[in-house]
Amino acid sequence: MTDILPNWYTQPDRPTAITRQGPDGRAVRISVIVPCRNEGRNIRPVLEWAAPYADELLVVDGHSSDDTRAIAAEMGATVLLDNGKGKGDALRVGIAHASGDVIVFVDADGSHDPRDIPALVQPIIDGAADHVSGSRMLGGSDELHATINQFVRLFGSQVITLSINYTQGVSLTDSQNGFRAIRAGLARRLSLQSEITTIEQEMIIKTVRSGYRITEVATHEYVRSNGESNFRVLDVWFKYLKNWLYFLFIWRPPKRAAQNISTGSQGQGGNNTEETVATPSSKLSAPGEQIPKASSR
Ligand SMILES: Nc1nc2c(ncn2[C@@H]2O[C@H](COP(=O)(O)OP(=O)(O)O)[C@@H](O)[C@H]2O)c(=O)[nH]1
Ligand SMILES: [Mg+2]
Repeated sequence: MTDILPNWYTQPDRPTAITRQGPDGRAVRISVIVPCRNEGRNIRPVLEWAAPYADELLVVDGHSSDDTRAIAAEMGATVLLDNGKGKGDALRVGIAHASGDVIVFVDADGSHDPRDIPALVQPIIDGAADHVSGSRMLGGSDELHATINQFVRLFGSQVITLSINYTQGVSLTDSQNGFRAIRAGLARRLSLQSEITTIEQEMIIKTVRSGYRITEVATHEYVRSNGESNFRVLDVWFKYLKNWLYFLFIWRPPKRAAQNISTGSQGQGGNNTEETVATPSSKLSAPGEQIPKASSR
């Protein structure tokens, strides 16, 4: 019997730069979308470190009353305004405006390390995935269960993740992370509806239920640099419950999602990379299978 080597032994190094060329040789453009509200104390280093990976840097502001928008403009980002409804609304505004082939979402509060962007986007560029979610369960988080609030969030998030796994035959570890990359054409095709942070689970559930390939890479979540989270469990738990049950059990993917369709990016730089539809067995690459876990930084 041949011995099996540990996963990490045969994994390629975690990418630190983006190879912006798909298997078909076409150039791939990256749009980085940063939702923010009153992040003037946090956004500068995030944009500074995300910019080198971005062909387009979009900051979607939630009508901040501080200098967030001025800083973003000074850092060279295109600044958009959301409709004042929440983070989900902001992401939808960003998606509608993005001209790249691959979209990356990065929070503005310093909780995501932009150096993880290459690991998130490369599987999509290489044609191995349509949607790549950062996983705090694989990469760790500074804020999982130090307080009751964090514990409740983690518990709710894990129940939702488990329910997705058991009903859809995948093996995700995190369904609520805001740090993710997705083909731009797929992001538009999912017709996202969430106004608040439920957009993260909506994106994942719709991706999986439509048969697209989702995978995870380890990303560490840091404590936000300054200020406080906008998330209040008591205010949003019912919206989470409704959104989760609706998209997991009632919503049906549109028929067209079951065919091979091109990304059809809007605006300039549209790349015609095919969005392949996964067979059930290839829906999810097991964590650590195609993608290396977080290497030491
Ligand atoms: N544009 C916009 N961004 C928001 C809104 N609410 C939160 N954000 C941003 O979304 C990201 C995550 O929000 P945060 O408050 O840190 O929530 P948490 O990470 O879930 O605890 C941060 O970059 C926020 O500034 C909003 O209503 N509009
Ligand atoms: Mg945060």
